Amino acid sequence: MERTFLAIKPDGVQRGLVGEIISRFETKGFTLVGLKFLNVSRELAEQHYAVHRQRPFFAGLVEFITSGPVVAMVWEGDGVVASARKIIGATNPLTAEPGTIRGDFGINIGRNLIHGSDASETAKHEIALWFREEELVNWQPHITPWLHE
Ligand code: DAT
Ligand code: MG
Repeated sequence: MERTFLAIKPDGVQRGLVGEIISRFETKGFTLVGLKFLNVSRELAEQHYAVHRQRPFFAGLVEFITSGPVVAMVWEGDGVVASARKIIGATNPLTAEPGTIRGDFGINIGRNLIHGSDASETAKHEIALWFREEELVNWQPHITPWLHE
């Protein structure tokens, strides 16, 4: 079963959107397997965004992600990586479609509320970076037969 890493960024937490954002993945039918609320260290932030190290916005991005608490999550389900990216919407909230999280709640690329892994391999790397294996819960929700044939 595929897994993805999602993180509600400090703006999502400060704006009181934690419940609203989690609801979108929960009601879609994906399964929560890991959840923690934490202040992100500079080291973790730099590792998480390592691919963007050379970009002009890197320093600001690290500053922002370490500026307040974050909700880090792992979600599971068939096709969850691509589906979560659709639910999240385009990187720039101004051009993200209405109905997506960024399209509904954001107006600025540097305050786009939530991170989602961009591929299954990236997800594996990010999950390992943010969670220890024993922090992930293997369980089978009772609604499974009502979600799958
Ligand atoms: P995404 O978060 O949609 O995967 P990304 O991986 O390209 O987007 O970039 C990571 C984050 O960096 C993004 O969520 C917001 C920030 N960012 C990206 N491009 C930016 C830009 N041109 N100016 C400011 N921040 C930017
Ligand atoms: Mg990305």
